[in-house]
Amino acid sequence: MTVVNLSLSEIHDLALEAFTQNGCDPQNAGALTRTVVAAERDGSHSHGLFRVPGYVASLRSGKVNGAADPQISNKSPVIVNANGDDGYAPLAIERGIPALAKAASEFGIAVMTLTHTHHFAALWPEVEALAEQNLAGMACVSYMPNVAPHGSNKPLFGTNPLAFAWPRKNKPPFVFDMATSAMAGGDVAIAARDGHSVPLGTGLDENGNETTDPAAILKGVLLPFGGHKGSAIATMVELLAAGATGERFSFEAQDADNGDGGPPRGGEFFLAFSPSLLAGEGWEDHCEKFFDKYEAIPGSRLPGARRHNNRSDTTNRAIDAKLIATIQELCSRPD
Ligand code: NDP
Ligand code: PYC
Repeated sequence: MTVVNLSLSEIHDLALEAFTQNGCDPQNAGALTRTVVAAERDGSHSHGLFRVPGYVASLRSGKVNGAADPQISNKSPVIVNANGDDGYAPLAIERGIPALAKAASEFGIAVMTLTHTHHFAALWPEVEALAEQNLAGMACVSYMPNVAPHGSNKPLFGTNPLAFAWPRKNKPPFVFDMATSAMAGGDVAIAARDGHSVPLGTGLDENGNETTDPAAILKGVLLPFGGHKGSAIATMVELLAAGATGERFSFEAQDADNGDGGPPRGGEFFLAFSPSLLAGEGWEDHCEKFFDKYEAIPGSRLPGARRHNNRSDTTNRAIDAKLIATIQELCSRPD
């Protein structure tokens, strides 16, 4: 693969131009660009510039509203709804998080349902934003079926990521953010693009046979991580992201989708709570004892540590030259 080294500022300008030239207003383009730049900065390669062609496809097809004006309301003092006006998720999340954080800080715990949005990004930015308010945060989102329930070869779940953040004293938060499939769909697509194989157990080909060929898995089906346990967690994500928000299950999202290659309409579920109100004084020092024990174990590292290390690297990022050319082409609007 030929790469071009781009600064974060060049990545910002490229993404912003692609979104602006394809129907996003400044607020939506700005929020989307922030998720792309954050992903490239932290090394979340499958959810940065790689996603721009998909974002643009759904703007061009008219499926996603590039001028969405998300509205935030309270269903109760501890239930916030962010209605995304059929736009991409980042602007609705940016507008909803302050209301969710306020409710959780005041009452100890609160939930936010995100509806009428299209989610195509990593989830860690939203839970990290809660940890910045000294709250623990959890978020999950469904997609379109490409993951089979344990024991089967028929897709029902999306890759259904689940993210969790825990605030720490004078340190970056503890954060995990993981697809509930054995591998995120984006990483399987990148492996296929780059001609790499994937571990056995990632997915099945269209005949239901195990394979290490990512292209065969993209025609077949992904498997949940961890067998029956991951399958149960993927089911929970469907129930939280669709059942609890009133939005679409992955299978319903696919039925309603226009197949333009971008993300379907769906929901996201957020839970935020205050460790300070729940556990009381001394909670941070108590948790640091646990993290100290964890990090003292040879061979271990905390989830999120790789990204936070990448974040302090100010050098240019190596980006696939073909991807850059594709995005540059998308910056010229079709007639
Ligand atoms: P990974 O498997 O790369 O990582 C999952 C988590 O495990 C991360 O928090 C990671 O931390 C941590 N981790 C990885 N390796 C280790 C290790 N050796 N020791 C300790 N912790 C480790 O993520 P996925 O491929 O499952 O997901 C990638 C992204 O795809 C996520 O951001 C997810 O939100 C996104 N996604 C989005 C979807 C959507 O519908 N919007 C659908 C599916 C996925 P670290 O990052 O520091 O390595
Ligand atoms: O990587 O599986 C994935 C994914 C789906 C939607 C956004 N990312």
